[in-house]
Amino acid sequence: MTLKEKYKDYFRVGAEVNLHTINTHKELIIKHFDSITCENETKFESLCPLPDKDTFESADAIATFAKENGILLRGHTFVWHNQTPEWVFKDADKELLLSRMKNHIQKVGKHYQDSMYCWDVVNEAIEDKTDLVLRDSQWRRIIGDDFMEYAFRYAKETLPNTPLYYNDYNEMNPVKREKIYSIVKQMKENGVPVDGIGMQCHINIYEPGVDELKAAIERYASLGVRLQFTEMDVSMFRFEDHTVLNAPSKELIQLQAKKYKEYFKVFREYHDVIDCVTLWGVADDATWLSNFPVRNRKNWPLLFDDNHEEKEAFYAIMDF
Ligand code: HAH
Repeated sequence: MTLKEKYKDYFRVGAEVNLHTINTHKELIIKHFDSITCENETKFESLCPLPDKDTFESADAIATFAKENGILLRGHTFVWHNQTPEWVFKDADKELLLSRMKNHIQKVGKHYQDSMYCWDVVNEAIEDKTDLVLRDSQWRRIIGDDFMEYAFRYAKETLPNTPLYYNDYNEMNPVKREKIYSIVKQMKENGVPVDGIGMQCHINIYEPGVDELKAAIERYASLGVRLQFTEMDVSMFRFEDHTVLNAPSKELIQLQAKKYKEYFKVFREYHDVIDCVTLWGVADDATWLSNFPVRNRKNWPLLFDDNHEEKEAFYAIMDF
């Protein structure tokens, strides 16, 4: 049994891939997943590193891989404070930055209109360290608090039939949850075409618990938007824990399996509002968490191990 077969009546099961893993992890990707997201290849700096230079080759190769294997591709992401080249903000006033934003969304949106089935239009615009609601990014500083509204409107003009998402992390934290809720609510009230909320779901084996998960799903779904879990992984460490381990203990492996199972149980309960659950990677030998938040600290956050074998977490979400 494969992941996508197991969950076909509930939601798609996705994985983050990159130009390397579509070769090294090809078998697992084709076997288990029916949605993929590019790790970096569809970010602003990868596609348009210079004002007059487009580098679409890597993303094109992944789009071709997806098509050849009957897998859908998520778009990630148009407007973000990270991995956006400096030229975008250089000498820009509001008008100039809006025209660069629009141009990027139109160009990339059209190029991939038959390849991408949804887009994260804005990523991580909400502040989670201070009382501010919006992150103090260059997008916000130059355009104003309504910069997201422009992004969604430009995206809808270009891609009228593509579901458009607002995507963020720490999305189950009650304080941040309410900020995300109120911003998306305001946009909906202003007629801004936000179709969905992407919940990144970078969790760990200890937290958050399912009560926070359910509360977030219910709160966001009450806005009448679709939901996707867009970047799920289950770290073996709490965020602030910098311990280094050579291998995960049996206990950690079991806690992780339990966490995955609890979460997938809830995802199934709420499947009518959830369209896809994407894992941020395929197997433990290639995960961003082996470099974040601690550089070179090995982590084991996914469903398949370093040798691409099924882990306890995999069995846990397959056997109920
Ligand atoms: C995500 N940020 C990004 O959306 C994705 O594009 C990137 O490749 C990896 C993770 C998550 C994140 C976080 O969980 C905590 C602090 C900063 C960023």
